[in-house]
Amino acid sequence: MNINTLSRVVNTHNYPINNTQSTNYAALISQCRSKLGDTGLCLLPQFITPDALSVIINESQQLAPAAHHTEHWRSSPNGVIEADISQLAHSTRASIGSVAFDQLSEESPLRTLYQSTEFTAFLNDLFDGPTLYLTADPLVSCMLTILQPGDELGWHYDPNDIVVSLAVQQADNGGEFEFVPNIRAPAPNAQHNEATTLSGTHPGIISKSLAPGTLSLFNGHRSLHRVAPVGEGQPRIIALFNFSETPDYYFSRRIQNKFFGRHAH
Ligand SMILES: O=C(O)CCC(=O)C(=O)O
Repeated sequence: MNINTLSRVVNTHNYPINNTQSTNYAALISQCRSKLGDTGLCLLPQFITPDALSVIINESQQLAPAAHHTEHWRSSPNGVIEADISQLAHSTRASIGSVAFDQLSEESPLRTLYQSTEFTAFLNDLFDGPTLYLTADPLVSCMLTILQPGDELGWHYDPNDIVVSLAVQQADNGGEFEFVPNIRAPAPNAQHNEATTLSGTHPGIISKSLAPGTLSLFNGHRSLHRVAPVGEGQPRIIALFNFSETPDYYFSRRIQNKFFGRHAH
């Protein structure tokens, strides 16, 4: 199926991102901003039309075996990355497979969505802060993340405050998205919050299993978060949409190599 118009990809009846002057659009923005303000997370179920979702799932399943696998450790949730720290008490592990933007077909609905001006404008209406632009990066712009059995994305904060992703496939076991809203705080509260989160004893841990087709908007800079280890069965797949604060941005070769084992500029 050739899906190349936004209204065939996005469920514009529920999410009228192509009609920014409508009262429904204003209501959508207001609801999303309020959810983001309350917990740092806004979930938009059935954001993608059933036809487009089925194309996205098929393409992702076909590409999954071609994912580049990487494993690395962060020495603390604040994200310092070192190679030899896997034995430290507060290290967290990231073990993931990644499929690059240039591996998606030209007709992929993910491309249509990522490259639509309406989608970027929608995100800019939701998030405070600098204007977001599409990146020009041929690998990182819009990528698939595949977590096979044994994979996980350990507890971390993000350097930037905006994570935009689409749930494509749930794992049969594990793979929940877990976070503690807005716990980044001045020391010593931060250390306390981080230690209790890593040990699983923080009372505020929220755990979500996201249905395919759900768009997830998340403030990852202030909320410690992870993807729980994936167990046996089918992998967990998401599409990750990356934006930048300047137009025509390319990620560094270091980032490209880290996720894809190759660079493209
Ligand atoms: O895979 C996910 O659902 C979350 C991804 C994430 O935590 C990140 O990109 O920082």
